[in-house]
Amino acid sequence: MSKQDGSSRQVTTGPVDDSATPILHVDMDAFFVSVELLRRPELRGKPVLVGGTAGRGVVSAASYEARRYGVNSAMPMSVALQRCPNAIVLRGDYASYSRYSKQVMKIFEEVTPLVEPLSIDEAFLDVSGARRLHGSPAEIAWAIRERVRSETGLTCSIGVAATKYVAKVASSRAKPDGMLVVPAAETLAFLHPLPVSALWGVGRVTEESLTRLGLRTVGDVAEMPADALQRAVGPALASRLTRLANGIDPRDVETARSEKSIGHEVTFGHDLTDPTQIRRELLRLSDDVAVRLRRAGVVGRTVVLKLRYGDFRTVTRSRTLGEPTDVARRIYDEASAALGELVGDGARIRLIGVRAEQLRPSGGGAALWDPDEEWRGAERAVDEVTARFGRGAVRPAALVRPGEAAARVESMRRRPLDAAGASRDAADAAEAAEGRAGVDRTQFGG
Ligand code: TTP
Ligand code: MG
Ligand code: MG
Repeated sequence: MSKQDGSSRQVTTGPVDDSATPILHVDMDAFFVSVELLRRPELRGKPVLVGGTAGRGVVSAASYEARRYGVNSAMPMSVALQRCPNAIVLRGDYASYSRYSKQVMKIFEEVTPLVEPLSIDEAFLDVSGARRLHGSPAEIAWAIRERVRSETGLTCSIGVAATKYVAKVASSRAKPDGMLVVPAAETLAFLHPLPVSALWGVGRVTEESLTRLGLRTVGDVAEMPADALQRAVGPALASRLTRLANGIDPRDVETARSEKSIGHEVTFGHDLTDPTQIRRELLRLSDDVAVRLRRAGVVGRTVVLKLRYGDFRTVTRSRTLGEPTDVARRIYDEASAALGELVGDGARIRLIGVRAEQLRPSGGGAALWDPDEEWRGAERAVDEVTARFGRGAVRPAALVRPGEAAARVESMRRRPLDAAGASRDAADAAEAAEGRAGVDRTQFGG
């Protein structure tokens, strides 16, 4: 599409309406070259290429300075050096690119578990559920750029939009080192002047077909009657292009399901045999998982129970819900049913794990009837008390031993309401006093 040398850069500088733009596309700037420049700062500002020099070597990455000479990724190195004879060519060091890639992906995952990596240097993020904790989408994008810069020394560009497609186009317009928010109401005004090559799925051949029809811009495609477009590029592509050109892109940010989960597990110092005690642990784990789901602004569709028996045999059972949830009570019910299927009387349990999978942003698909509504309300209220007084101040009733509850209420009453820190100490102490010695609790997933 437009020249990728930063000459048509478009960035957001002032306040904008980001209320309906939860999708971020983050892409590192001149990634391989930028990593090399961390070690060779004297090359900053110069035309630098990473790629193969032998025979048919191609350019992997080009600095923005080199791009002004018409050099781009995937171009034969021989052509690149004709266009830019002064270019400094470095051989790649894939291991270090991969390390930096992991480091930036980790930063994204600390904002939301809804991260879809697209390649080594870019990802989509859905921050719908992150607003309460991290701010608006534009604020989140700003913070991510700051963190990436301060923790890696690299720059990235971010597009913020209502859909994946528009976010991706926006990040490329913002390059290098910029952020572009496309308010939902301005989506068409942003898309329509772009050249047809900006449409996803339009390569050289399709571009030529569209040009023959007299279509130059995305706006031209949006206005083209469906049958004429279908004759030119076939029905499947035609309908996709029409939708994209009209700003319609219903694809969700997709995480790699198997590794995207939120879970907790606990290994006991002594095998558990008492069913009441086992269920109490299950409830506690379900509560931990639900709290983390709500904090991350996501709901899970599958609940997985993991058990390790005294003889180290390990089994898992997963149950898929009709509606995804972030409610401890629902997670506990499912885990508990799975437990019933697995465990007979007298089983010796060494480890219990509970995990939610198939995560997606909460509050998305507004069900007509929410079976968990009451529980959710109650548990959110607990989240708020927890935020003020610390974890342990309020727990599901079955977790609180008789006597302990009274002592805790008394200790909270004696403290002024604004002394959240002091109360947290008290709560932590109470938790420690629950006698959980010999227990190894771990978090996993995220
Ligand atoms: P890109 O994000 O496409 O490009 P970039 O990061 O170099 O520059 P930009 O600022 O425009 O995003 O690709 C990321 C890295 O992937 C790139 O630095 C090198 C590698 N890559 C190749 O090895 N071959 C290729 O053909 C392309 C396009 C990229
Ligand atoms: Mg890049
Ligand atoms: Mg990229």
